[in-house]
Amino acid sequence: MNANLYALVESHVPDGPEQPCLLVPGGPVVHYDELLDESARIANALVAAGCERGDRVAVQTDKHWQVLALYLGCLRAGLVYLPLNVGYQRAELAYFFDDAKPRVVVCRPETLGTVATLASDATVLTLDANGGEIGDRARGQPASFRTVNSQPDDLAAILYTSGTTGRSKGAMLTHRNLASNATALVEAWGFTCGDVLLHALPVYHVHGLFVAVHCALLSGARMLWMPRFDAREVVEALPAATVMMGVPTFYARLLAEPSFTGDACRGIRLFVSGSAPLLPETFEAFRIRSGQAILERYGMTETGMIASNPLDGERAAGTVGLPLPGISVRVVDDAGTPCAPGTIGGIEVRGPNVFAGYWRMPEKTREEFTADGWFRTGDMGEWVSDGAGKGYLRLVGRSKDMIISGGLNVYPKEIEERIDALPGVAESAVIGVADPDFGEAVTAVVVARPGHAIEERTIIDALNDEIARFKVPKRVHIVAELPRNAMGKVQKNLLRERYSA
Ligand code: MLC
Ligand code: AMP
Repeated sequence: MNANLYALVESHVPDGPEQPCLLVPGGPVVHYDELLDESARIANALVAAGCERGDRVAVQTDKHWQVLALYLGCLRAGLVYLPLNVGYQRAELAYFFDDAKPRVVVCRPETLGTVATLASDATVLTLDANGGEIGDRARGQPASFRTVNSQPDDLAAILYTSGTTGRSKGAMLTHRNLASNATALVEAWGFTCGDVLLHALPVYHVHGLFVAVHCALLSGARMLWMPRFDAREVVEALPAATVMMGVPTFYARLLAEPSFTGDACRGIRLFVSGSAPLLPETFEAFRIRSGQAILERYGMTETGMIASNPLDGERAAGTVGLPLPGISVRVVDDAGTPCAPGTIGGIEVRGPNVFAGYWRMPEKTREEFTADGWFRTGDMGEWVSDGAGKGYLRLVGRSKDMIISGGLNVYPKEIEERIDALPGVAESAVIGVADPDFGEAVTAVVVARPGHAIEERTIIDALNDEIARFKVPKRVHIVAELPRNAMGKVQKNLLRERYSA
């Protein structure tokens, strides 16, 4: 049997392949057969451009429907899909291209010049609403392509995740990882070909690309393909949908939108939240407003989805439910001994969903696995010992110094290094401060060099030019010194307390 994920997708195409797949508001309806034909043409075009099995195809584009054909085309041709957040700027892109050495880079027309300079060894092609250069090349190609016969452990994608050291790591995901997780989710969340998924997530992260898209494709469902999350537009589109997936910020913004009512949710059977903690207050306010209990689930780039509240049965606020079928989760103390329910420990995961390692970082990969093969997530949690959701997993924090803003991870180290390199800065500490919209807001606390005056605006402007906007601190506090403990370590907990107030 061919383990290529595309073969699995193909086997689930609904009867009568002219079924709609993507409904683009104000744009075209893309049917399953059009999507698959375009993926074949793109696969042919990539091979014609010199791509060979295992080559990386890096993609930084807006959310045009053709990007989904590009993703499927890469799978078909045995290429490794490498999606990049559109917010990434020069320095970030230079690192990814240098590390992953893509054969082809697909980008927005407006960044063609920059990308072509940064990825000088790659073929660089644009993708836009009309298809762009990749679309032009595909146009001359046949609409059939013999899908490469893949092994379960062959790479399907690399997704970069930031690291505690400030250096991003490429998580290598195999066809088995993606296929097993997608199959588990379709089952767990009861997806059918009657579903219409409101898709407003970006398609360069696990949540929008794998969780959402795979659930739809593996059940022959339709997607309302929204270019981005806009609360008002989402409220208008909701009545036509049966399922919506989002990060907690989506739900907070829907609650802040006056036109959002229970009536708008009349067709919805399931709201899913993940990527960041859903506050119990948001869960409750949403339940009152919409009549729907949001289903919260837990996952990460390296593992796909790990645990989920149930479709049928109690959805307990503040928990992420039970491990998905086929996935083992344990909560362990520092010695690696499993914790009793109600005792907090590190969360470890094992199963067909767990990634193959970090791209060209064998040492880093080894560090993240235990001797008996469990992946250390870096999240802290406990098994709920009684009351609502007894036996469910509850996340209580992270052992890694990481901020999640609007569902996007930011590693303080990377930002601190950039701030420290600015003129007049002696040192800095970057923390996450509770924020009603983003969950946590990136916040910097900065000490100037003696004799130098620095300003919040100067630092923000400098960073805006260098890194993706979501990583740039929303606030910068200039202080005389940073609080330190006896070991000389900056006491970020004190800073968090001070600036949350
Ligand atoms: C955008 N900005 C953000 C931001 N997104 N700042 C902090 N955090 C974010 N997440 C910047 C913008 O560039 C802009 O900067 C300013 O903040 C205000 O922008 P906005 O218009 O309010 O933002 P918007 O474009 O609406 O985006 C917010 C968002 C988006 C929440 C809709 O970030 C989003 O779609 N997030 C989902 C991310 C996601 O898919 N995560 C899943 C990862 S996978 P300026 O300076 O230009 O004004 C994963 C695994 C798992 O975690 O379990 O799922
Ligand atoms: P990423 O590396 O972008 O895939 O982000 C993964 C991280 O997001 C996890 O390690 C968790 O810390 C966090 N995360 C995902 N889902 C949830 C959730 N439901 N609640 C709290 N944190 C979550």
